[in-house]
Amino acid sequence: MLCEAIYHRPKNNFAYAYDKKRLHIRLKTKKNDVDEVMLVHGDPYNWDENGWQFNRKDMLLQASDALFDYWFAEITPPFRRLRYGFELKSGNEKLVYTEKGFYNVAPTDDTAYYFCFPFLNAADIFTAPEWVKDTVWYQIFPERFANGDPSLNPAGTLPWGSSKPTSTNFFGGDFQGVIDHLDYLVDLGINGIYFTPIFKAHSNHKYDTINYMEVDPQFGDKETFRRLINECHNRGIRVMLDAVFNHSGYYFAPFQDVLINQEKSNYKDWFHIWDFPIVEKPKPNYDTFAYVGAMPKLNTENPEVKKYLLDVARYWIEEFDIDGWRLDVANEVDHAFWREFRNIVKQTKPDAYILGEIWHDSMPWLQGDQFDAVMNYPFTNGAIDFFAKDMINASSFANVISKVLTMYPANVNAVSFNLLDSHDTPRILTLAEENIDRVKLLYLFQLSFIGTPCIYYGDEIGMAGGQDPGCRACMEWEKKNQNQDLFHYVKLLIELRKSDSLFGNHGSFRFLHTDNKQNSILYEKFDGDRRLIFVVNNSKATSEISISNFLNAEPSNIEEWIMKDHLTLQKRPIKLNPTSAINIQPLNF
Ligand code: ARE
Repeated sequence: MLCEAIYHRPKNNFAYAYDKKRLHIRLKTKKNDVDEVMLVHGDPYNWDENGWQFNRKDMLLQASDALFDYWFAEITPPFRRLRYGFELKSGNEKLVYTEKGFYNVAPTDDTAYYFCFPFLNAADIFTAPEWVKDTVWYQIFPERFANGDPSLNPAGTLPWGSSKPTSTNFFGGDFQGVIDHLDYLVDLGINGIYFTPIFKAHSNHKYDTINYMEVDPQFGDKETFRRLINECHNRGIRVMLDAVFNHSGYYFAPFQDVLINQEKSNYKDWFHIWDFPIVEKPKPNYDTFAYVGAMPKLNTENPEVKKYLLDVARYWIEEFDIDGWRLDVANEVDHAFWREFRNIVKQTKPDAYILGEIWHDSMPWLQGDQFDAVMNYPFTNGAIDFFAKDMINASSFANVISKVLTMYPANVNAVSFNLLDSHDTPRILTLAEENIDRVKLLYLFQLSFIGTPCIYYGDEIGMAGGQDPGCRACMEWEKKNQNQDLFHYVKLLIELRKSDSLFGNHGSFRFLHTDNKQNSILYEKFDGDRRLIFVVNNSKATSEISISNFLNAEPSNIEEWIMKDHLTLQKRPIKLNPTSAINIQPLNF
């Protein structure tokens, strides 16, 4: 056994409270190195004359990535506290791994050898709002979704879709436009909208806030916004807004005050200004988002700034009943601020959703005291590299996705925000070199995976677009220019997600097989009663696969499960045609 590769650490994704009773324990070992792992576990205070009394439980090989295997066990400790270690077997070799190192037999003279989960306190459990699990999000970039009230058009507004999106042009998208098209969204089946910023700002993307307490006049007034929220809620759609709290915009009144009054400004400590007088060129002499002088970083450690931003957080929930906040550049703001933010938000609306924008491993923000989820870009990258770009093979894809899953606790994964693209990335159709079949496979995977999927406006009807600003074109409303086949495909997947909880977000996920020659993957969603098997051919060639080899059981109760013409059940072996949604055959055993 390669001991150096064996890893465990309590109170993170390796040992966490799943709910009020259950603990989840994971162990990492070198891939294919260990045959069997038993969890040695017991109550820390359970002693008799023979020493510490413990039990053993088989750990399940839950997932593997490129280098490691991940073992898993669920434990319900009767007194909600646990000491534990791991008994590993590899061929004839046997070792016990504890917090203090490796032993030949499990020590019984002192529990101090063992890892410690001191107590399962309810207050520490990561708890996200229940409704999020069953939400399918739709992301709207308000300037580009629909222009419903031309009287609000800012000066120089261009006719809808008349030219390519640039970083400075305007097309007049607004709240009324969204209201006018809510029934389109209901037809698609989504039940959550994430709006990129709507507060008064200078640019077309509105990430450079002027006033956090006002909606941007180009989108409408507060009454129209209230109507939008109500119309959404009446249709069962939740609404999440973008909170840009890392930085303000250049024209934010406090920053303007500092520009005018310099060192004498009452607001000079609202920002991180290095020295006076303030200069913007060649580089700003104050902290900013990236190097953008128009986005001065806010000092969230300053109690006045904190109070101001927390009031903002509360105001839009209390007054407009929004359902969630997406936090821009969340990883550059201090953790203490986010803890207070969470308290305020949850006090105001206990089931509000808090989504951090972090593109990397985000465990420090997902311990239950800060965010409910992060934008799951590691998922995005794996899915895009495999399905859209054909850059990685089937086993690499399984490795990436397994790594994503083991990066976080299961209750975190259940609400993670799984996006395929966004206003910050090229669109999926463009990434897939305009191949609609590849886009369909992306949607199949995204919508059958665990977590909550998000669709970027217009992707569902086949809009293309490169990196920002290319990905921010006006929504295509001309039916004849919309890809109706894709729309119906996405709609059917959403329907399936909603009508079958196992297809949706209520089962476990695992890969059963990957075939690098044929570039196909087999994965399943399962619970105690049923298994859904997905067979996906991500290649240009037809291939055959005998799925019973990978099921560990003879399939029984095969039910035909036909989804119009797109998904059909076939007898084994399954014939897999080249990449195309018509060839995706989820089987229901
Ligand atoms: C403009 C130009 C860009 C240019 C940029 C920097 O359009 O072409 O690259 O300026 O000078 C908003 C607007 C953008 C605008 C930007 C600055 O939407 O159009 O870009 O303001 O004016 C990192 C951050 C992440 C951030 C992305 C963009 O970690 O927080 O960069 N995303 C949010 C929003 C954006 C928004 C801002 C932040 C600013 O979602 O829309 O931009 O409020 C890697 C890294 C990530 C990195 C990511 C993307 O994977 O690991 O950390 O994200 O790439 O670059």
